[in-house]
Amino acid sequence: MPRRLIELPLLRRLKPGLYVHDEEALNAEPAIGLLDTPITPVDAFFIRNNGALPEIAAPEAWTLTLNGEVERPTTWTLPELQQEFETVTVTAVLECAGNGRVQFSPVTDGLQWRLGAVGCARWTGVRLKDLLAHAGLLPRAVYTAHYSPDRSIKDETKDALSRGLPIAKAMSDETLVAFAMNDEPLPRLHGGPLRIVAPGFPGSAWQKWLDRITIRSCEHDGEKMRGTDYRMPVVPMRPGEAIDEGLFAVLTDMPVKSLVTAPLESFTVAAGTPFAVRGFAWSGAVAIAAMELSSDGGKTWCDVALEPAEGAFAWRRFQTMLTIAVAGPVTIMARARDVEGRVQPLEAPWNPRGYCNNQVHRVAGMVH
Ligand SMILES: Nc1nc2c(c(=O)[nH]1)N[C@H]1C(S)=C(S)[C@@H](COP(=O)(O)O)O[C@H]1N2
Ligand SMILES: [Mo]
Repeated sequence: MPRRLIELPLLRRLKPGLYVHDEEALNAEPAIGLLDTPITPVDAFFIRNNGALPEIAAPEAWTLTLNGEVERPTTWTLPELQQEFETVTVTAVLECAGNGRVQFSPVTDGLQWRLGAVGCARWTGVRLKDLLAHAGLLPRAVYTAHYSPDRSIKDETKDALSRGLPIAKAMSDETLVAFAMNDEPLPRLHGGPLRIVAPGFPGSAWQKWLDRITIRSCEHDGEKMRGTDYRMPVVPMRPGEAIDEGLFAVLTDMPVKSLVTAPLESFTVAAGTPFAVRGFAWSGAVAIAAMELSSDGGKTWCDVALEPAEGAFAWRRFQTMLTIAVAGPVTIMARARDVEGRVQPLEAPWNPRGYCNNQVHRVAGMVH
């Protein structure tokens, strides 16, 4: 039996409002009502693990090695990283590519995430590009490969996950090797002592328990980088169609999306009485432009103002008051639009592994 970092009762104490999908690898997501703040508290933040949680005997002795296509391979301790490089904080959404998978029909393989595998936190660390500059990238460098001690549940000889970044993303200002989350030392459940923060990329690229970065001269082929893992068909696919892995590409972006955090599913309101509707909109590489709500099944949509965010990678708050005159069932629909004109669809394109479901968020309630 793989050993767990923490047992379930402790998880329930640390993160009381989370629904646990999987106890062996520990996968859990909050109820949507817990996501109602611009910064998601650690105790409400989802957890996603592909393998068994690693045992970390001496976090103070943690080291990070950078090698491969570099002039000067280097190993740092955590205090050395903190002393040698500038510390920066980036506020960014972390979302699992499988968030919302439960909404696909027909169902796909994978954890049936509802809508809570997302959160927005303040991540503090050093810029990955500063480490790369220090080590000196060789001209052949095109991709990073990230390694961690967590093991596959089925086969302990295998990494649970080893993903990487195109060198341009690794060299971007916002990409960090992070050691703090919301001004606390990075919690062990979220990859402490060190993790990658790759704002705008899917959560799978945010390697936890990072202890080695190897620079490569080709795309990384580590665990969960191949086949259909965290890869999407580059042309639309129909359910049941034969899979041609050659037509799949690594996910490096997240679609425009929004979440209504109030009111919640099955809400009740009085006819003619204003009630608050609020939530967040976000996307990957492309900025959010606008937010719209409908309360008549999508016949008409009204614009809702988006509040400024803490930087380009944080989610943006929207809030307004709605009044519904007539008693009866009502569904609030929410959709965001990005600056390139993409809008959340009524139904997201089906794909074999159920990634990137950004369909319009619907919240059903009753007007009395
Ligand atoms: N070492 C390691 N890093 C990992 C994973 C993992 O299984 N092992 N899962 C990834 C995935 S798929 C996601 S969505 C995020 C989740 O981060 P969180 O658990 O801090 O919310 O971590 C990523 N980093
Ligand atoms: Mo994920």
